[in-house]
Amino acid sequence: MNINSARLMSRLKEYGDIGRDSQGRLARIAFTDADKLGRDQLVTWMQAAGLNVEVDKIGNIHGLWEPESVVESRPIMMGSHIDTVLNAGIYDGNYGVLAGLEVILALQEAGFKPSRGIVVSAFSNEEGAHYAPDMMGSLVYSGGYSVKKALATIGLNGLVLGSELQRIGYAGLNEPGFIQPKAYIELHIEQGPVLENLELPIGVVENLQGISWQRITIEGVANHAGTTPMSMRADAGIATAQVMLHLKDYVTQKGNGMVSTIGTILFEPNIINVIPSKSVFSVDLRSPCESDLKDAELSLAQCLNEIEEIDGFNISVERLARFEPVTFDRNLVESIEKASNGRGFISKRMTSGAGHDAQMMARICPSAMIFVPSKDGISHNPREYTEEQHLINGANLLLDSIKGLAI
Ligand code: HGY
Ligand code: MN
Ligand code: MN
Repeated sequence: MNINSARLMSRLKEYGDIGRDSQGRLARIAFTDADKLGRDQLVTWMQAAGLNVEVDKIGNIHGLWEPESVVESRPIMMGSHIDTVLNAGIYDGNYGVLAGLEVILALQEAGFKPSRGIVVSAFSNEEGAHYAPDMMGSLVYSGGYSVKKALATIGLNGLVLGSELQRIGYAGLNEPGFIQPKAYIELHIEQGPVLENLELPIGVVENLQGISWQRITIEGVANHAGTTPMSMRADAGIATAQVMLHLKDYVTQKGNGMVSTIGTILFEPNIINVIPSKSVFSVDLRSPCESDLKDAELSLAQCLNEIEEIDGFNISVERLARFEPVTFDRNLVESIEKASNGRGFISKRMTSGAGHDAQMMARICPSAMIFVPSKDGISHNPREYTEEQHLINGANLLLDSIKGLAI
């Protein structure tokens, strides 16, 4: 039994054109009109497949297939996300959801009679691009974050998450967690260089690194760029540069897979001839080792303290997300590995550098992930690309894994 690869490929391409902005960038940022376009198309495809489509209170979309053959209570779930970063590639998240839908279609067309229901879900706001934390929809779904708190989140653009969800028509009625899956498998592009460098078709993800997101505000003093001697400045821009260099040196020296990123920064008043009075920036720290992550957070706090004390800045820190490293279900990992061997795909056990909805679903059921190679390891970039055969292999492996669990 195989998926219909032509259908999956054409849907992936079609979907990749939904939610592009005036500059042609894929921008299905969660809870925007572009996100709605993607949601609507997915619901249309789910309904055409005869699935029962349910939306929950944080806007997660669930397509349930529960034919008469179902005798077991807890369904098998596949899923990922359909929201994107700004100027995204077309595979991140979308591939896992569309391949999940394709798996259900292929099982239906092959006359497969599952003993368990099979669900494909698209979790809201996995990227956390405008509303932190990331993986929000699956975090709420798995009980790690309250619906109320999530709906009250104020986005980067000052909008309230709950009213945007209402506005786009996806404020569902189901309680998050209303489906308690027997198991959850997420198919995703690797978004890194490992599989391509090793020329392997499949990664079986056994763990996922810890994530720490913080928003840091450094307040200095605005002054004239031309008349103010360097010794008299409280330049929030220079202070930010000190933090950046501290993190680069610390993380490079620490090694052990740790990474740090300052992905957003805003200066005030942001005028060419005014010394910045304020800098607001994000720090994304990640490590597969919880104690290393804790040490890095401590080192950052000490660096900020020194800047505050010595140079007289006022510094505040807001916690945006904090997830410990997650280890996936050993039995599920082994069953995917076995299915991969069954297809003749050599696979490698991997750690995921990126966050995924599977790390949240692992809180409520045995969860695991399948990776396929990313060209040049590029992601969160329109150059993101995975060869067709790899995409088809991954979807067929998902098909076999799900079939094995739903027999
Ligand atoms: O942040 C992440 O790793 C994911 O792309 N949301
Ligand atoms: Mn993703
Ligand atoms: Mn992503």
